[in-house]
Amino acid sequence: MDKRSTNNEKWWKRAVIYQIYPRSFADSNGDGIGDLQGIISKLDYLEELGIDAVWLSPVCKSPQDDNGYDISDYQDIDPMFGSLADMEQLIQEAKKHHIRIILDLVLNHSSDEHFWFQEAKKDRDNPYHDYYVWRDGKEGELPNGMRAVFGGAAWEWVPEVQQYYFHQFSVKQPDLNWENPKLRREIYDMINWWVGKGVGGFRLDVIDQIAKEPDRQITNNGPRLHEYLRELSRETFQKADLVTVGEAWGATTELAKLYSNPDNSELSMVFQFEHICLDQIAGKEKWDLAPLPFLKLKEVFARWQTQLCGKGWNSLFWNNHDLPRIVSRWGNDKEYRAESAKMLAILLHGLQGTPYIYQGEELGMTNVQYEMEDYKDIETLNLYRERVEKGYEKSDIMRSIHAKSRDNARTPMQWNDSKNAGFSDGEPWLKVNPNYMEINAANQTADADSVFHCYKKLIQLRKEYAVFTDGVFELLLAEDENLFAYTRTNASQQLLVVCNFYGKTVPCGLKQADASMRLLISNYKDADQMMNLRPYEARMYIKE
Ligand code: TEU
Ligand code: CA
Repeated sequence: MDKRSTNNEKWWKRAVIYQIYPRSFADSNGDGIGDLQGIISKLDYLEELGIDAVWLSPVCKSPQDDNGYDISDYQDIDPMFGSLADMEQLIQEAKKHHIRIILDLVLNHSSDEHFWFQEAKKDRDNPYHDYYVWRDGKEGELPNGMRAVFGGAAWEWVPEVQQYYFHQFSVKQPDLNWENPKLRREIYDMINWWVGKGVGGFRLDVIDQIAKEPDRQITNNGPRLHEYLRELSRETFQKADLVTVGEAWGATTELAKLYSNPDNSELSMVFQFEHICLDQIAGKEKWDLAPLPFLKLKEVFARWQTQLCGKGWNSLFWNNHDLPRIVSRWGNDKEYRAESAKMLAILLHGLQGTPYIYQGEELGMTNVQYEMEDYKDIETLNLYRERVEKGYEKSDIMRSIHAKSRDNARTPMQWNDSKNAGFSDGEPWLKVNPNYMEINAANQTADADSVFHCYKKLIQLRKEYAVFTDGVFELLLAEDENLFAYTRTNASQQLLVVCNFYGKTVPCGLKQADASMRLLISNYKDADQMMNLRPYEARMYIKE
């Protein structure tokens, strides 16, 4: 008999997860780079916010070509962030604050400085050669025309073996060969070693790209993907009460049901981007800016809410370390910064799924507009070079970078109004957003009306009312050009969320809002009547 538990009553369905980008969170030793001791020093802050788990972007040993997403030793910590002992301490200290630590597993590729790759490129008979994806060819004659995500060809020539290796990301991130069972076994052993250290779960970087088939130009959703995921899960995660979240840019609702099947055969949930890719010209790159199609945004959310209900589990997010700040992107980071940041929070946190808060989002941190020399991200630097070469206007390139650069998310966390926003005593690795005097954690924890306290309240509400977890979603006013409104309904409760997504006052026109509904949270002080909704006004009601 199968004794495996299913995912129906899992802790992570009521949880809120906070993402930390370690190099930008808190620096304990003044070298300008955030570190594990810095995180430990902020656990009180995280406990006050009320989150259940922290997803740490990679802290393993890495040459930092892609800020740690290029790992050279999966079982050690990069000295820049601390030591293995610091990690063990973080796991234990976090536990005392009722916080689980989720590690970022980068399994699609390693660093070219990993021992495996160093061996693999020596000769074709090396036992590690098959850990990577190689194709024969002649120098200068690429196996095919595939391009890497960060620009340039996806193939790199290695004279010693007279072969090309495949890399979907930077040239320092060679793709691992999942077709090789020995490689898979090494990965499972490594994961189980981390499970033994007491981690609470894993986020799986670009997991939909592991089953690549470059000969057929297949990168994501390769034919063997779900076979690999089931084996991975069986050999590792299923043995413990972990949360696992798979980053999947290419997921559809049908694929998401496989990833997050409630029978626990693959992962806990999927992290997919359909809603977040809407403000770009269709078929082009994220840098090719387009206005957000608001009705489409509602349709996308409604489809995911409806189709996954009872059949899978989704992540809810506006931000991560690769995305611009949502308040600058789809809110208003000027006169309505606090209102629009809260509106976006209320809209998202009423939905079904597990909410993710990216560091600083709970303060309404904003994008930056730096000069080119202040950007550090490999994707941004490559894009700039590529578009200059192609003859784009510099002002156009900078407009795209200001809107979409990953460094928007990576500026140091704004703790207080002291030097460097309280992030570091030294020179921060990336410039601090100049607005830290106004936007910082010290101000907001002291102000009951702040964006911080709105997030804190939303986290508490999710724990208090079951309808947040199990309520069935219904979209209201689908054709309304300004309002995002929906209900969530279970056997005994109904949630009603109404948000004005834009900056002008509009009539509400909702029959559902009657005197039997009680206001749970809003972003204006006197939100007692369902008449007009003011700029970015958001209200969440409950009926029991
Ligand atoms: O991101 C996956 C990915 O495809 C991104 O490179 C994405 O296309 C880009 O950020 C959009 O701007 C993951 C990690 O989240 C990212 O930080 C890594 O750089 C990447 O994988 C490679 O590991
Ligand atoms: Ca440091």
